Amino acid sequence: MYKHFLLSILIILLLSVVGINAFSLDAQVEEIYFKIVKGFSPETDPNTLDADGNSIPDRAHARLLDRVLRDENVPNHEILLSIYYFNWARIKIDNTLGNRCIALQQIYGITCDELERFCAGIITIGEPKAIQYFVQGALSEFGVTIDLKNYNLMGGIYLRGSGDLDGDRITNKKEYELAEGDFDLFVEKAITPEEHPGEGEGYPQIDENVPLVVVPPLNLPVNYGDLSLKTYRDGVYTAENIGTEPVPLRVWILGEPEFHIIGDTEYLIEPQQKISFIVRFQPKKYGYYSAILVYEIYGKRYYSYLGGKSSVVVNIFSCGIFNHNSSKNNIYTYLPDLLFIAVITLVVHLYSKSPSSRKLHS
Ligand SMILES: [Ca+2]
Ligand SMILES: [Ca+2]
Repeated sequence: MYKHFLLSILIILLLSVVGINAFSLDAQVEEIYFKIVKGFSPETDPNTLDADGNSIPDRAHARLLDRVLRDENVPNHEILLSIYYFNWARIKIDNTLGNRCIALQQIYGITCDELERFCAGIITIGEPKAIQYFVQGALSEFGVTIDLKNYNLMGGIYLRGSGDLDGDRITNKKEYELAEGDFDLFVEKAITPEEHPGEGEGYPQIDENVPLVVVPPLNLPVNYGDLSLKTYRDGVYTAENIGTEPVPLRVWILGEPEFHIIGDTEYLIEPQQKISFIVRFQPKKYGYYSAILVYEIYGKRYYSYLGGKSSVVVNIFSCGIFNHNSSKNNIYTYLPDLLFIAVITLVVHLYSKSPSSRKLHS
């Protein structure tokens, strides 16, 4: 039987090499999702359930996947269909339920074929929490062991909440928000690039060769805002590995000491793991401050620009408690123009310096 499935993988690979379209597929993931919720958790509303916490109801997400696999006009249809076929073939190998498939069908009304198609869907969407919860959690309780190294998780770049299927720099999560709860409208928005995306939030993957998603996204200046002296504000930064291999990461700050990292600066991020650290801004004098947060992965560096300000005006009006406790989540705003120029000046300044100044940090 295994030979058969290996053969099917080979066929898919061959088809993609010679440039012949893979067959579109009606995977019916939404329908299966509905059955699974009804079967395992009948008290749950399938229309609002968001088990993976990505702010997109799981049913809407399943509908999107069905459309992607079925409709050859959807952006990235071919690659996602190949990934789905690959994962589907693999789950068929890993599914060791055998005779228990009959019990599954009798008790819950779900066939093993449906279970496999659903699993392939979850893994292809690539939302880490869903994979943990369903594939590694629920399935392992049935005695089915999945080694994610054998699967292709790269569909997540396009399909997960923080991914961008149509490449218009509006994440799928944001597309859902813009659709205001209308599932069909969400699907249309997620597959139709906006010509003038006014609310684009940047492409969150650090590099197409590095399966790391960092938030806030790189290359967008992060504004710590106005602070009074002797207070500080913390910004939370996360890096999540959406690939299948551990990724080494080192972070440090270039620039003014008013910005510093709290937490570890070296990590080995396991697949599906998310790490976080804090960059604290603590001004010592009045004025503008800027710095660069550097991410180093496999010897390559990526940058996030930070800015903040300490002023007399804010000292009068701001509340000390607010500044001490900081608003951790709301600093991802764009810098005002003046500050932005200051940041760029700093960048140019740092890179026109002799390499010895950079060695200090490497
Ligand atoms: Ca969800
Ligand atoms: Ca988009």
